[in-house]
Order: sequence, then structure tokens, then C-alpha cells
Amino acid sequence: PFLENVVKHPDFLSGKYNTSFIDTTPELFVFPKRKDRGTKMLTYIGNVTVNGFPGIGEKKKPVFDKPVIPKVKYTEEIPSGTKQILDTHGADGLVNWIKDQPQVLLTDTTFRDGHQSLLATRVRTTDLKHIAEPTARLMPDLFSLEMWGGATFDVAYRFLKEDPWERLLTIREKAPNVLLQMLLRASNAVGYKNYPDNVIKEFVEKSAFAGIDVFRIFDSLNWVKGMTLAIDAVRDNGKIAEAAICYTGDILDSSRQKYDLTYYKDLAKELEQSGAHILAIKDMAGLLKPQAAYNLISTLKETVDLPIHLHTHDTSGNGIFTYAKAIEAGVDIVDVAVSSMAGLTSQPSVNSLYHALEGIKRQPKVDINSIERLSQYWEGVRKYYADFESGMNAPHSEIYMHEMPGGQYSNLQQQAKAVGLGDKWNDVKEMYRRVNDLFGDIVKVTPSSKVVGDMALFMVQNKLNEDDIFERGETLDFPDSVIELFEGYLGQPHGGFPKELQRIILKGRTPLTERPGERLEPVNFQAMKEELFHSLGRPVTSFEAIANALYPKVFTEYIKTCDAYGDISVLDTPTFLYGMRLGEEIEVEIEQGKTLIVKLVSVGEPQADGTRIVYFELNGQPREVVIKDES
Ligand code: 3PY
Ligand code: ZN
Repeated sequence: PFLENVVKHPDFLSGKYNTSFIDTTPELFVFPKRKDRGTKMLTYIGNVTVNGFPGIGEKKKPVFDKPVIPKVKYTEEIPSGTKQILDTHGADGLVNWIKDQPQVLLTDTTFRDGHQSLLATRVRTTDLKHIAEPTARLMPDLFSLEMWGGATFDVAYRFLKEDPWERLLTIREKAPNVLLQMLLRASNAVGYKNYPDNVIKEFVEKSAFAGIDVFRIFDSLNWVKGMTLAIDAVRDNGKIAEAAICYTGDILDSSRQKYDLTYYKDLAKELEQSGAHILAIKDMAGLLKPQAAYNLISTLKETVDLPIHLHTHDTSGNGIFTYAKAIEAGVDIVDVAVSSMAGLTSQPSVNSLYHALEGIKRQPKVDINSIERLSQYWEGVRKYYADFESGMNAPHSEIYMHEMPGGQYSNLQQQAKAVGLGDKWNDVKEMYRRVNDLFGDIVKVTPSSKVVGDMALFMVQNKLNEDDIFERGETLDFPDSVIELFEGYLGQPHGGFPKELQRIILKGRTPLTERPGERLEPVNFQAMKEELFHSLGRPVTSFEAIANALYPKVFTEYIKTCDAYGDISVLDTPTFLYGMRLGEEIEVEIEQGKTLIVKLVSVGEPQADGTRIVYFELNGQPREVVIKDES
């Protein structure tokens, strides 16, 4: 504690003293933790038992059946797969291999977009970890496993209080045979705004180092200028740059000329010239109708010499039909999820696609019995997260009206609830579409979709319509994200911003027209690590420095939670989300071979200061923790 006081002293922090010994002997500064691991964990369990989990609230823990992990022979060698092709033949060798495959190839999105789209991205590493190796063994013919990026990075720190890098390293170890894929929002990395160029380069380098092979790169306005830096960074790391075009509008609707076939053809050519190894069509909202898929894929096959990877969401219920038409047109790879995590706002089901293509030459190579077993596991896991389901339980053809990305649906719904608009969800969806039109019909995908969502919430909450915006806009405090979009901080939309609206929102400020990354000061990672060293009192890894550069507030909160509760990623999901029932006993493996046995004995009545004493037994010994009752 004495040393800790010294290093936290203002004179010490201000650099008045020579502190270079910190860098050379960091081990001196690893301070003993004040509370032991057991007490910290009990504090977490006590807190969630008394106060509930954010987004769920105080709720008695349901009784769950343990998800059944399919039995596989762990002693046998894991069959080799696409990862070995990449490692042996390089990115170009892999591209040639894709082109030689007669069957359609598959990417399994269950570990990322599947749960991002169905369960507000809440699936925890522990539930992925248990099924990663069985997946690698039971689906060795996958093109890739999409398991990282998109919203998973932020949600891991913000809500799950776990380290997304750990997730990547763990899955890499358990699935050494398939390519691991992530979704990278180009200059927005895995965040919601543009970052300096060196942050993007550092992020790509460290993600590649930690195990990512395929980077699906998209720009939320389809602005190629915003994508090339990320494409180059991926290529420089010897990995696969899959450049994506976000599909919006409807090429079958001749009254919507803005996003027609020519628009897509031109973009595809530009991305090929920019160095893409694979072209992705990212139909993030599930707007690509079957015949549109046929027309688009056949045209693009004639336009570029790249393998084409199609991504859709099954919200309308037409996903399998869309894939069947795309496969007929020669698409190389499609994105699917394991059946019990498929359909609706998620990807189409791999199980269904397999059966749908029976008798067709391009039927994918999968063992249907194996994927049924994987699906049974996921059926069990999904129940844990029931409180994060969107409530959508049938196909929604209204998607063609509001055009909301599948990955946003359940998240925006949570956001609406959080600001008291839970009962106005239908109004929010309708307003979402009206905001799109107000903004000049833009591509809606993270983060541009978040801006449209923020504006829709703002308008519904303040009972505003389009006329109000034009008539009273000068007096309105628009959400920050809206101002940033119109300032050009997310790049430039096709056809430019609506000028009058831009003038109203910016209230006289001049918007950017160049690439925001060119303007932003590079992050000095070395200085940042030193600063973090001082504030955290321990050396930090490059992974942590990146997280801090991407979202400093979220990262700081995460560190605080770790200090208060220790590593809670080791808790089983029901306990993590609901705490414990009176009299319940659980086992927690805090490290390999070291297990704690925790029993909840009783929860005391509220005391005068608003706290309650929660009584546990830890390995048979009585323990109590004091919890502030927030109710
Ligand atoms: C994301 O960026 O997280 C998406 O899934 C966009 O569709
Ligand atoms: Zn998606």
C-alpha cells in the first residue's frame, strides 16, 4: 500500500521524478490484491442476486438443463481444413482453391452474427469455448468460422465483463483447422466512429497475430476510400482481405435508381482494384430478394475475377430461397448458422440449406447428423439468454419497409427499452425508415445504422416529425452521432448528404470532405501504455492498449469491474446473469484443476444504510458480503 500511494502521488504521476525504473522493473509494481478471489466473486454473485443483471433486472434464476456438448473423440487428430491451406499456400493459393471447389462453401456465423442478431451479442466465451472444438471436428469442411468482430468486441467489455482477445486466443487454440473470420468496420474498426490510421493498422496486426485469418471489411456508407487502408493492412499481414459491398435498396425496383446494378458493378470493380482477395455481398438487413440475388451474383461473376461470398439475414423468411438462386448463379461461399441459432434476424440455417439443395450438384459438404448435434447444444445455450431475445418469433416481411440490419434489431430494441420507449417499438421501426428517407436513402449498417437508430429514437422520444426538423432544427440538440455523420466523420455517402438538412444539423460548421483518418492525430501507443501503467499499477498488454484506444470509457469501466469482482468470466452463464437461488450450490473452476464450491445460504433484510448482508459458504466455510440494494 505504501508503494501504491507513492506511485499514485500527483508529483510522481506528473513526471517530476525519474520513473524509468518502472519500465525496467515492472514486477515491483504488481501490487497484492486487497480482496481475495473468492470474496470478489461472491461480491459479484451477491450483487447480481440482489440487484439483477443490466437488461434483465431482478429476476429469480430459472432452472436450466445443461446444454449437451456433442461427444467427439478428443484424442484423435483434428481433421485438417482451410486454415492449413492458407498457411501452406498463402492467400492467393487459398483463393485458387476456393475457385476450384464444385460445391458451395460455408461460413458458420453462429459464434458472431448469429447471436449478435438474435441475442443482442450477449453469448459469453464460456459457452463458445465448450463447443469450439466439437465444431472444428464436426464441421471440418467449413470455409470459415465467423467468431469475432462486429459488436462482439465492445459487448464483451461493456456488458459481459470479459476480454475479447481471450476469446479469440481460446477459439484459435480449440479450432486450429478452420479459418477464423472477423467483421471489421474498416476505419471504424470494431467501434462506432473513425479512428486514426495507426489504430486501424495496429488493430489489424494484433488481430492477425492473435488468430484472425479472414477480415471481412466494409464501410458503413460503401465508401471505398474509407476501406483501402484496412485492405492494405490485412494484405500486409498475409491474411485474407474480404472486401464487402453492403447491399441496400432493391435492384428489382425500378423506381429506386440510387442503388442499381451499375452501382454494384462499379463498386465491385473498385474493390477488386483495391486488392480484395474475395468480394463479399453483405446483405445486413436481408433485403436481397431471390431473383435479385440471381441477377446480382451473375452480373458480378462476369464483372470481377474474385470468389464471391454472400451474407444475408433471414428476417423475411426468404433466406434459403435467396441462397438457392445465388448458388444457381455461381456464388462461391454463403453464410449460415447452426439451425437452433438460425432464421429470423440471424443467418439462414445450414441444416435447412443442406436439405434444400438435395439433388443439386452444388450441395455443401457437411455431415447432417453432426450439425444436428451441434444444433442441440445451441438450443440449450440459447435458453440461457432468453431475456435478450427480440420477441420476433415469425418471419417479418416488414424488413423490406424499415431495412434495419439483423444485427441491429435486438440491440436497438434494448436501446429503446433503456430510454423508456419499450412500448413504442413499432413507432421506432417506422421512424427508422422515415429517417433513412430524410437522410437521403443511405446505406444502413454499423455505424451509419446506429445513427439512423439514434435519430429515430430522438424523434419518437421528442415527438418530432420531418417538418419539425426543417422548421425548428436550429433550436434542436441533435444526438452527437447525427452531427458526426453530417460532419463527414463516417465518410461520404453515395450521392452526398442532403444539403439543407446538413446545414441545419451542423448549425454553420463546415463538413469534412476528405478521409477522416487523414485528419486524426495518431495514437501514441507507447505513451498510452505508460499512462495505463501508472493508472492501473501494472504493465499492460498491446491488446489492452488497443481496447483503451478504441473505447477508453468502456475499457476503464471494465478494469474497475475486474478490480471489484475479479475474473467473472469463469462463472457459468445462469449464475452470471441471474446470481443464485437460496440454498443452491455451484462449482466454479477458477483455473484448471482449482474449483470453488459456492453455496448461497441467505440474503439478509435491508439495513438502515440500504445494504444487505449476503451469506454464503465457500468450500464449506461461512462467508458474508455486503451488497448495496439498488432497488
Ligand atoms: C456489425 O457491424 O456489427 C454488423 O453486424 C453489421 O451488419
Ligand atoms: Zn450480418
